[in-house]
Amino acid sequence: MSGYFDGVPHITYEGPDSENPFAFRHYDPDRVVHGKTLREHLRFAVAYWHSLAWPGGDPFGGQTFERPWFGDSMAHAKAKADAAFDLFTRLDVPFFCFHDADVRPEGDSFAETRRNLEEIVDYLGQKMERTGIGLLWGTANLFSHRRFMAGAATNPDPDVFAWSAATVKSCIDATHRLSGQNYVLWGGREGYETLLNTDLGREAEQAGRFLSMVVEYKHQIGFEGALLIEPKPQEPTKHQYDYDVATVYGFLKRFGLENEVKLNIEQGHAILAGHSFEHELALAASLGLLGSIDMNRNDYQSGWDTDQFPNSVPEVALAYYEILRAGGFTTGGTNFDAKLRRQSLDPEDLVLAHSGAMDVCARGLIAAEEMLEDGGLEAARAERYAGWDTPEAQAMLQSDLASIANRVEAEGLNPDPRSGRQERLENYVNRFI
Ligand code: 3MF
Ligand code: MG
Repeated sequence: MSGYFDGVPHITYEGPDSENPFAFRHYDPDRVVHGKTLREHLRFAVAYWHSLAWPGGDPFGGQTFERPWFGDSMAHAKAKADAAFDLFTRLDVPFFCFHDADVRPEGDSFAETRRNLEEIVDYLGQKMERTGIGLLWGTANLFSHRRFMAGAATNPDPDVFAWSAATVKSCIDATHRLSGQNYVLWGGREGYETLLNTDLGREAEQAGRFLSMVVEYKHQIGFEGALLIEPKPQEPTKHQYDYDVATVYGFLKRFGLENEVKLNIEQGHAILAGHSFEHELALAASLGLLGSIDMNRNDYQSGWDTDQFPNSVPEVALAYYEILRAGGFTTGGTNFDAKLRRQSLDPEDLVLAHSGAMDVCARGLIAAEEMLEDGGLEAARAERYAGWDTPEAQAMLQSDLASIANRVEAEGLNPDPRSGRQERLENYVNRFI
């Protein structure tokens, strides 16, 4: 045990009337909602990088957090893992997520770095065995080290492509070793700073081959988790190739990978791309690509990826509505890709940030489930498209322009617009939130 969280109680469900700040008021993990417990519906995960690795810096100031596990030795890495599982158990979360760079120190060579990872993965595996806490997904950090400044798979230097491929192999091996439910690829440097030095066609072909190799390797080793791409439009790049759901779908279709890869969709990334979170979720679901989510919120005034903990029940309710409408998570879950504000220095801040967010998500999911159960939105949607359910309308979709034009004139068609009833539906949603 790390001792760092010793002063912070384990968070348990006490109900909506509780005034104990260290209690869940809505997240009763064992409450059954439409056949599954809230734990099974939400599948919460803590993000190692924001909660255990991040020192609190921002573009204008350095470290603010003083964690006893900060350091570059393997002993520090094991102390970090001890603290991580203390945090996970205090929150009673079923999962966590990590990058290689979050859990192990960099070695003097690739081989030493890989050995460091394997040693820490064994250490994490022992803790997972003891606690029953699972790995929602593993991933590779192909964006922090300066070697990746011009990209990983899309780098103009083939040696960086090779290093990146070797790194992803080691991270898939680690995820497989820990029975991860998914493996995620966020291409933080897969994009450009300027078109002036960029060959878009060449870089797309490199990215397509890289992802194809990842798919081939997954099958080769028998990794049964889902492969997930995490879209983001920019930051740190001026333009990131995996811009949004629609863009990634086009990329997957181009390389014949649309049945091999799904998506990890992040709230803040959807906003950065100019979409709502529920837009990206609904589109991914309609394309059969909905895998998992990074749950957080951005600051609507700052315009960049602030990765804050979610605190809006209406926002998360509409997101979970789309997820439940698509059948709910299978291998995916709710990863809190969210960090404290850099002034939130105390151990309890880290616990309370997560427990508050878990309560917000529980309230949102319950509201979404009740809305889905009531069926009002689905009934209104079905009614609005009912005209298309006739044999004639379906036949028209297989017809041709000239025949349709003849019919329009012959029947003197003159359709009357019908209300979309948006405000009525918005009022309906607010009955549940
Ligand atoms: C950046 C992110 C990343 C990804 C992570 C997993 C550091 O905005 O969201 O978090 O979630 O790299 O792919
Ligand atoms: Mg993310």
